[in-house]
Amino acid sequence: MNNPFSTDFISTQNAAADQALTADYDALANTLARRNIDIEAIKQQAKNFAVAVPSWGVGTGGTRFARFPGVAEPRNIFEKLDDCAVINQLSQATPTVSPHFPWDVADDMRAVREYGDKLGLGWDAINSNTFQDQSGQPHSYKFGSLTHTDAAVREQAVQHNIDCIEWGKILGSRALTIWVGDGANFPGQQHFSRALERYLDSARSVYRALPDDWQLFLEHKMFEPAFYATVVQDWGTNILCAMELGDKASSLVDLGHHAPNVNIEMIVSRLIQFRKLAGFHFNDSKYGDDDLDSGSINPYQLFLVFNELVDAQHNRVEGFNPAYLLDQSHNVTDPIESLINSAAEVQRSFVKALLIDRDALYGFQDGNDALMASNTLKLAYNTDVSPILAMARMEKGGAIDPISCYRAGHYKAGLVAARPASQNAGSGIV
Ligand code: PSV
Ligand code: MN
Repeated sequence: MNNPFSTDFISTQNAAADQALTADYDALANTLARRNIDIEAIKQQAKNFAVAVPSWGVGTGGTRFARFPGVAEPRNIFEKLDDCAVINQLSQATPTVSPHFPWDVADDMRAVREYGDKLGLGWDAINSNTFQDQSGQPHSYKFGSLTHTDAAVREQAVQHNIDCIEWGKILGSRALTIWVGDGANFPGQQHFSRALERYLDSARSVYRALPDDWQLFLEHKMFEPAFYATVVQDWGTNILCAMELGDKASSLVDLGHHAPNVNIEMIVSRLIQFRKLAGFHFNDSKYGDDDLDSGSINPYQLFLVFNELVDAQHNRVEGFNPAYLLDQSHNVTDPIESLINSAAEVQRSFVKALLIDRDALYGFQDGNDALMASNTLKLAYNTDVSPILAMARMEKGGAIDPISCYRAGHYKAGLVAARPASQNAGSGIV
């Protein structure tokens, strides 16, 4: 396909904004210098920041009620990669893709890897799917997968995860994320501890199939699709499972998978302390697992999560290397725009957290000066780091203003004929 975003096109778009950017960047450099912060060092870290795009996020999502298809939706992994390449080219913050199987299976997985290589895209954690039945599959997951009461169903689910590892090996991925929707809709439906024991048994079989240099990310979620009880429902059960399985297993935090008002940044801190933080599925939410765009509802929470992450980086916590992935559902926006925006919002939280005066904060904590401790965080949070993000993007060949650059390129309009409208207007979470 023809990528409309040539280097020339992006530079022409940037030309309209680069003088203003230089002025804003210089002004911010002065402000930060007064706080003994070297803007160039911060910009360098912004340039090194990366968050993976979920392959499923580039298609238009839906709810239980309906799905309203978007324009020129990608129909297979190759077209999804084309869209991911646009996101990365303009944002310069998403060099990897996190695939979901079997949605992203192709006849020739080597061709998928080569296509990604050609577009400059690498691969992050792969995801298995035992929360849906696939056509031709012998056993149904209606009553569970890795935790099903019937051993034959569990074996089928284990085998799917092993197949995922094989596809991931071809792509060059190094981690498998397991999330199961298994649980119960009625009190009494499921024996809690037996179900968890079955989960552990199945997960051990998957764990044994991991190559030496692979990690197993376990993802918990409080509810949905099970509405009374979910087998791996919270970070407590999650870390217990990760500890049972071994060093290669750790806990993945999806920001939408907690009870309302839970202190997620504190969970992050605990997982870091016990060396069990796998990484994140970033998104935002108001009520439940809303899968809204990162930073759109509660940007302060995202900043506070990054405060913990930057603290771990600052203190050189051994083995600290969390995976950053987006996991969102875009129901009313062009997914490309949402993902560009979201990557920048996650990056923004990271950069703001870098501005926290840690020594001052530790001093206020030790001296029990609650107000000044809070103000130290707020000073960083209230700093507009947009010029750092824009400068980092521009210097890497991306767009100063990626959304207006994307709109000027009319990317999707140019693909309407090649990607006919999807007939799938039914409901669907992803
Ligand atoms: C489940 O809600 C989840 O967060 C898991 O990560 C899935 O893999 C993903 O969404 C897509 O359904
Ligand atoms: Mn998730």
